[in-house]
Amino acid sequence: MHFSTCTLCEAACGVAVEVDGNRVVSIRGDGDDPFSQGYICPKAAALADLHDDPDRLRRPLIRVDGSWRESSWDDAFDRVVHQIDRIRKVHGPDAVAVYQGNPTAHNLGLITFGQLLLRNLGTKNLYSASSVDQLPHMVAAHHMFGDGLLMPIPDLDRTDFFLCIGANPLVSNGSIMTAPNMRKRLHDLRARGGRVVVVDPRRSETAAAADQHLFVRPGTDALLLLSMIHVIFTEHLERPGRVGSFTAGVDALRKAAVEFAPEATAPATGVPARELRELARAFAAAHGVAYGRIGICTQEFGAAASWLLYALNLVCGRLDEPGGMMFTTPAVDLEMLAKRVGLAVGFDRWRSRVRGLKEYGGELPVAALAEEIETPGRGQVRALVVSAGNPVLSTPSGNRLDRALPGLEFMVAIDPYLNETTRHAHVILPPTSPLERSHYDVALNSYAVRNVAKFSSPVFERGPDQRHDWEICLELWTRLGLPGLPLGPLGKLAGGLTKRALRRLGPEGLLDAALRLGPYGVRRGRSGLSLRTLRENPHGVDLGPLMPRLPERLRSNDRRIQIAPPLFLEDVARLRARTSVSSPELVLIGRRHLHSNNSWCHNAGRLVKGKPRCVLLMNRRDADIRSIANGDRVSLVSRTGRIEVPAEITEDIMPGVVSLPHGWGHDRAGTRLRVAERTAGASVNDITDGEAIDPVSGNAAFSGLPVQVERVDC
Ligand SMILES: Nc1nc2c(c(=O)[nH]1)N[C@H]1C(S)=C(S)[C@@H](COP(=O)(O)OP(=O)(O)OC[C@H]3O[C@@H](n4cnc5c(=O)[nH]c(N)nc54)[C@H](O)[C@@H]3O)O[C@H]1N2
Ligand SMILES: Nc1nc2c(c(=O)[nH]1)N[C@H]1C(S)=C(S)[C@@H](COP(=O)(O)OP(=O)(O)OC[C@H]3O[C@@H](n4cnc5c(=O)[nH]c(N)nc54)[C@H](O)[C@@H]3O)O[C@H]1N2
Ligand code: SF4
Ligand SMILES: [Mo]
Repeated sequence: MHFSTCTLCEAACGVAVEVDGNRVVSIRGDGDDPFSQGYICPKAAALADLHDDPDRLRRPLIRVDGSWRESSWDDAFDRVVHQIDRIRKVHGPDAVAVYQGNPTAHNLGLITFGQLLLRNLGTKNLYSASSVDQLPHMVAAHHMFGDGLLMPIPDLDRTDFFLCIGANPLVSNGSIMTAPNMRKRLHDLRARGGRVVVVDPRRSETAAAADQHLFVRPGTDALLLLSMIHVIFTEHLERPGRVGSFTAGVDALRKAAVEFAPEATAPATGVPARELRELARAFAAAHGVAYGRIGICTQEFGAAASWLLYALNLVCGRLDEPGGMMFTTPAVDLEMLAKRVGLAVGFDRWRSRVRGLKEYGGELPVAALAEEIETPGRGQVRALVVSAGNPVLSTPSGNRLDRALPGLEFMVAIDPYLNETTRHAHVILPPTSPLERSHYDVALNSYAVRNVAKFSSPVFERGPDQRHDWEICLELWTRLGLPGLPLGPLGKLAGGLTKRALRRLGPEGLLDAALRLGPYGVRRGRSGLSLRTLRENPHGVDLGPLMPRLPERLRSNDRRIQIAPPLFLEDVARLRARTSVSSPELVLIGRRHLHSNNSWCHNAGRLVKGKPRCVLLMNRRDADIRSIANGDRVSLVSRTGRIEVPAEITEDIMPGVVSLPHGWGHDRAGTRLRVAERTAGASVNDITDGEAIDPVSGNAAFSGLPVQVERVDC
């Protein structure tokens, strides 16, 4: 029996894997994992399917004259290095763009050696899935707490009021809130007398299990939150408490909220003023927490909503308090390490060439990628390195990117599949599967509802002709002769590390050093965490509940929280204007399904069997007006595209709103996903709009996209 961790979503469940030789016999929940306590969801079993998948690439692929052939690693590396080097020399480093996808966050090798390669390409055209995801949270945390990594999370197990806005943790299993077994945690919350309230344009699975659900018009959460803050100030319910003593800007926030009474925002949000007033009072009276995720991020007011969410918690005394929004004390403290080595994270230090979108943390919003490839001139993107991402299916106007990629001089993908994006590459470098590599959740442990640490050894040793992600990245970094990280005082030391030394260290050596330097580390003979102690505890170790961390953990120069940063106050004018905009007849939102994982697990047979899932949810009223019956095929048309999908009629979605999941559309020519292509569905990002962004953060605004829906007569 091997004990490991599921890397598919943020819950990071412990798994017990039974093997027979090179074959997985079973994958079960690890009952001895102190955090997940035996819980897994149906996706865990897919780890075996992914490992065994005959479509998963085991050797590099090279595209020559339009057809793919397998190659040696050496030949594949040579080609990549030759082309990237040439393009950098002729056109400069910005001509090589990088896109990093979501699985990066679940992969120790990519978090360490991946960044060594990809960030040291020195390009301003650095993109990632962050800007179709949590970027608004990061921009809010950056301006309020001094660092984008300081995103507070709900202290779920001790709260007595969970206000959940634009998240569906019963299906997603939680995000920026690592908490395995959400169903049990929410059940326990209610069993101890607590309340769960969900604000969502759809009566989601989480809403159905909650005490109360409020429908909200997509994209209007910032108005709703500002109205709650208005009620709290006008009814003198604010009590920022201890944290208030080092918070600046409360008066500015109070002033900003004056004109946003619930009565003023109700026509836009669709939430009756009386209900919102009651909600604000109940929240202020409880020891609760307000939490928001994808639904409040991927919309036109993503940054404003994230800011107001944190601000609401703060004015109610729920920031940095047990049962409220708290900061973790992770064993590997990325933010502390970054500071120690002198890595400065900035905002708006440069802008994208074509549209002038702002940089954050060295990255530009991915909504700009297609135009940066298409638009000629100095600084045009001519090559692309995609690592663990599928932007053709996952970024707005994915169809435009799909058309732009063939225009590149060179593209390389570090990815185990020949999919909708990687089919445009010239070289694909496939890494080992999650069961073949060691694992530690550097990123997710930083956002877990308990402080935990767990290291897993590989279940299977990799074959001699396979490469881990980190080995691929280290090899390319060496062959390209790239510099080391800008490591400040530690720079000299690291700069002196040869490839051989780095190879010997590997991600595990770096992890060991980070654990020792971390808050629980081995120090001066005192026992503490190191890689060795984690190896001795293969189920993981519990490091206790979240602890108050402020003001010490703040990274702002004056060690104060800015509750009303100027960047956000400036956005209030746009919020004011939004109160008088009439809503389009129909707008689109997304959703997730327990058996899916963004775009890339649809080749696992057991996860796609059953009813089709790429189905448009539509309210009966909207369906009747258009003579659409359950199961009818409908066209979904936006400013940028048209797709066809079946419709499902339901009362569980707000009138005027339709919902379609992302990550489908596996019928494009030239992929090698034999299972996925049989349940292809359509890609919602063929109709989302790269021009629709939250202007403050640059994040994609998927929610609230105006669409037309019509029955398609076959
Ligand atoms: N319309 C709409 N679009 C969305 C969203 C939405 O809600 N609505 N959600 C957005 C969100 S939150 C996210 S995070 C993004 C995800 O966007 P992406 O990260 O671009 O897409 P994924 O579907 O996660 O694709 C992951 C890719 O990584 C590969 N991969 C898997 N494991 C590994 C590994 O260990 N190493 C390497 N090298 N590759 C690996 C897979 O084969 C796949 O090609 O999608 C976003 N897109
Ligand atoms: N099974 C499964 N789990 C996953 C993933 C997956 O693809 N499948 N993806 C993982 C990833 S990458 C992420 S980032 C997380 C995301 O985790 P969550 O944020 O929990 O994601 P969703 O399930 O998409 O929930 C978003 C909710 O927001 C609602 N919503 C949409 N627009 C709005 C709006 O304007 N306002 C409000 N208030 N609500 C709105 C939607 O109806 C939906 O119920 O999930 C992770 N977990
Ligand atoms: S909840 Fe997430 S981490 Fe847990 S088993 Fe399911 S996919 Fe894996
Ligand atoms: Mo995500």
